[in-house]
This record gives sequence, C-alpha cells and structure tokens, in this order.
Amino acid sequence: MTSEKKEMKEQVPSFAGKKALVVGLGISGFWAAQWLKGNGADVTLSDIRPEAELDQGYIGRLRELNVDIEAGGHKKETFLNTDAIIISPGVPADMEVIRSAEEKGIPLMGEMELAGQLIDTPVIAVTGTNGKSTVTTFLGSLIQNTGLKVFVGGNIGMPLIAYAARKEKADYAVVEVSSFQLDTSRTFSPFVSIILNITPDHLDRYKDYESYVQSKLRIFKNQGAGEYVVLNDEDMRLSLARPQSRVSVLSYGLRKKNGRHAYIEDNRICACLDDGKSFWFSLESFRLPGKHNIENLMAGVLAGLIIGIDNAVIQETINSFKGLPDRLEHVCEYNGIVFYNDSKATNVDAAAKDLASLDRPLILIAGGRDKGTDYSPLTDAARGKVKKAVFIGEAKEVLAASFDGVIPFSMAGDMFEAVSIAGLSATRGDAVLLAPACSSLDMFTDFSHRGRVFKEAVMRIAHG
Ligand code: UMA
Ligand code: ADP
Repeated sequence: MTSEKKEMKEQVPSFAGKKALVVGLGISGFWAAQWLKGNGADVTLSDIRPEAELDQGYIGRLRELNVDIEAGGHKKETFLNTDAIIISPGVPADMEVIRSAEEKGIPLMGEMELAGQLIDTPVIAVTGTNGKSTVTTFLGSLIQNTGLKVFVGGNIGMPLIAYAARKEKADYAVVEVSSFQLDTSRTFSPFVSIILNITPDHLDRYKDYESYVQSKLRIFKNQGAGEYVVLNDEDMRLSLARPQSRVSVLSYGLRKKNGRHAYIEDNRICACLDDGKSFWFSLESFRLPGKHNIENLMAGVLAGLIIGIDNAVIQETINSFKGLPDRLEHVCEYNGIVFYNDSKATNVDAAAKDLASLDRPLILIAGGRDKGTDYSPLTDAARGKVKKAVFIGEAKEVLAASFDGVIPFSMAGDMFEAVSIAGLSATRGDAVLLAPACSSLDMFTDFSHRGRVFKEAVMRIAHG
C-alpha cells in the first residue's frame, strides 16, 4: 500500500458514540447498519417505503440490535440531527434531505466508500455498462482455482460492507462496482480496476449520458503508482479515458493494435505485458457465445496475469467457465426452435450485442421499464436479423415507435402471452430470444424473477 493510501485509511472516522443514519433498507443498508452498530454507533435506519413492504427478516434482526427504524418516508429532522449519513446505492445522493444535511456539514458516504476505507484486502474492481457480473464471476473462479481465498461481491451478491464486517479475510476481493456505488466514492481505490465498456444506461437517474460516464470513470480516480487499470480501448468512450500517468494501463480489444496488451489472433487470446512477456490462451473450449464474451474474457485474463496467476490455471478456468444464468442462457430446443433467456440484457447495448451473437433468424421479446434510452441502435441491430418482435411492459409503445416500419411486431399483456406469440411466429431453425433492453421493475421483482417467468412460460408451451 502506498503511503498516500495509508494516510487515507488512517483518516477513517470512528463511529463509536456517534449518531449514524443509514438510508435504504435493502441488503446494503442492512449490512451497513450492522457494521455501524457493531462499532459503537447509535444507528437509525430511514427508508422511504412503508414498513410492511420492507424485508421483515432485516427489520427483526436490526431491532434486536436496537437500531431505530423509520419507515414510510425520510424525515428531514432525522437527516439534520445525525453525525454521519451512509446511503445505499439505490438512494440518489442529490435528494433534498441529503443536500440539506450536507449543507449543514454532515458527512455523507456510500456503503462501498465506507467499506473501502475499512478493508486492507487488495481489491480488483470491475465496472462497465455490461459484462460486470460475468467478469467478476470469472475472476472469482480464477483466483479460487489457484487455491487462494477470494471474496466475490459488490453490485453482485453481498455488498463490500458485509465483507468488511467479516472476521476471516480473503487474499483478494473481486468487487463488481456500479455507477451508483461510484457516485459517492471519494477515497475508494482498487489495486486493479477494470472498465469493460460505457454505453447509455440509467438515464432515468443521471442528468445526461456524460454524467453517467464521469461516474464510471471515478473507479480509477484515486489509483496511483504500482496499481493497474485494465480497459477496453476499442470502446469509443473508453479510448478517450485518461487515468493518472503513474498508473499502469493495460488495454485490450478484439483486433491487434500497436501497444494493445490483449487481442485475438487465430482463435487465441494473445496477452503481452509491459515487461515483454507474452502469453497465449486458446478459445477452443470457451463456451460463452458472442464476441462481447471474448472481450470480457480478455479483461479477466489481463487482471489474472497482473496478480500473477499461473497460465495453466487461467487456461483451465477459460475451458470450464459456464457463465451465469439469465445471460444468453440456452433454455431448450423445441420443434427445431431454440429459446434463449437474456433477462439481464437490461439496456440497449446488451440486447443489441445478443442479436449479433446468435446466428439464427430471431423472434425478439423486449420491453419492461424504460430507462430513458434511445432504442434506435437496437432497431438497427434488428434489421435483417429479427423476423418479428413482441413487446411487453411499460416501454412497449416507445419500442413500437422505434420499430415501426422496420420490423413487424406485436404487443403482449404478459410474459406468457409474449412467449406464446413468439413461439407461434417462429419456425424450425429460428430462435426466440428474451432480451428486454429495459429494467424488469414494472412487472417483476428483478431480472432473475423475469428470467424465471420466461423459462416457466417456455416450458409450459414446450411441454404442455
Ligand atoms: N430507498 C430509500 N430512498 C430512496 C430510494 C430507495 O429509502 O430514495 C430504499 C428502498 O425503499 C429500498 C432500499 O432503499 O428499501 C433499497 O436500497 P438499494 O436500492 O440500494 O438496494 P440494495 O438491496 O441495497 O441493493 C444494492 C444494489 N441496488 C441498486 O443499486 C439499485 C444492488 O444492485 C446490489 O446487488 C446490492 O446493493 C449489493 O451491493 C442491484 C442493481 O440493480 C442488483 N444494480 C444496478 C445495476 O446492476 O444496473 C446498479
Ligand atoms: P452486468 O453485471 O454489467 O449487468 P452481465 O455480465 O450480468 O453484466 O451481463 C449483462 C448483459 O450484458 C447480458 O445481457 C449480457 O449478455 C450482456 N453483456 C455481457 N458482456 C457484455 C459486453 N462486454 N458488452 C455488451 N454486452 C455484454
């Protein structure tokens, strides 16, 4: 750890005997409140939703610990009468009550910022609009396959504060990091940061695309000498990113280019490090579809090489990696029609990449909660590839307007109807693909719920 970093860590505020307000009772708020209570703070938890809608298990556990719970709204006096505010990622930091507290000089931090200040474990942080969970999981497997201990979490699974609260420490923490978590990062500084791509998303939370981009780029803001940034310099926006000059930047892209640290040649990844060493990894047995997954793999491989993982372990992990459910997941083949579930394609670029990854004529099921994005890149990708689209959810009219006159489409009231229409529209040799390009929250609790309902509908249609 550099001396600057040590200094930052020494400045960690002590919460003992202080009042701390945690905002949002999801998994992040639950773990943050527990850590604060365990470290002597007097904790209040504020959530905008009524108590009946919150997780009763969390409420019971926190009440046992004497955490005060204020549900059903954020009370201004609570925000103004505390020593520190810790917010969950889903809580926008520019809310009026939070701004008033900050104006009064009350410190504000996100759950990940707090956790980052508390841990000494080297962090490999993964961000990007798409591919974070895939790369985070791949790196977790890579490190585990060497016999080292690893914490895998962040925006996937357990928040980093849950790891900070744990006694048993890992050799590495591989942390998926969202722009929401980066919004409130101040000192967060990974040993290796990875940025996979930046395309429009979450425009319902950010004032414009550039604000979202700037949030993502905060991942490397505090990195210094002896630390690494891995980035996809084929990505238009990332090719313009400029990490600090003392950081080692390792770039990758599908095509070979002077100075690029990883690229593809003869169905192999070629990785060339700055010390002049080169490594080749075969893609022969890599199972995930699409060029985007090869990009993901290059990011993971470079990070693996940086931390000194053995070549043979990297190759074994490439060969055995199965990816995650709800990401271009093969559901079944029925009457010569293949059904794919990519419920996690919650933005336009992810859905467009799916269309390019599958080599069959497609019936596309899309829609859900609109995030303020322009759908024309999806319409363009669908040209000549999608035979018919079926739209569901709140965004169906906007999608219809974008596809009108380009691709035939139908509207469906629910997932079962959408799968039925898609199944009837498909013929032998086609594929039916769920790639919503929207969030799931209008009709489902989350993307995995949406994926489950899609798979159940497919099974009902296929097996009666
Ligand atoms: N809430 C308020 N006030 C508000 C807004 C929300 O009180 O103004 C309350 C809600 O009523 C709710 C609670 O906050 O009870 C939820 O907090 P949260 O949204 O931060 O959810 P967590 O359960 O803590 O989950 C968060 C991440 N959620 C979001 O970023 C929205 C999870 O990512 C993450 O897995 C988890 O922390 C652990 O780190 C989810 C996600 O959708 C999967 N992330 C986005 C994405 O991937 O696109 C960024
Ligand atoms: P994230 O955690 O960033 O949401 P996931 O690995 O869960 O990423 O994948 C989310 C969606 O993005 C899936 O639809 C997947 O097919 C698609 N995807 C994965 N990697 C990429 C990439 N590098 N570029 C574009 N889309 C991708």
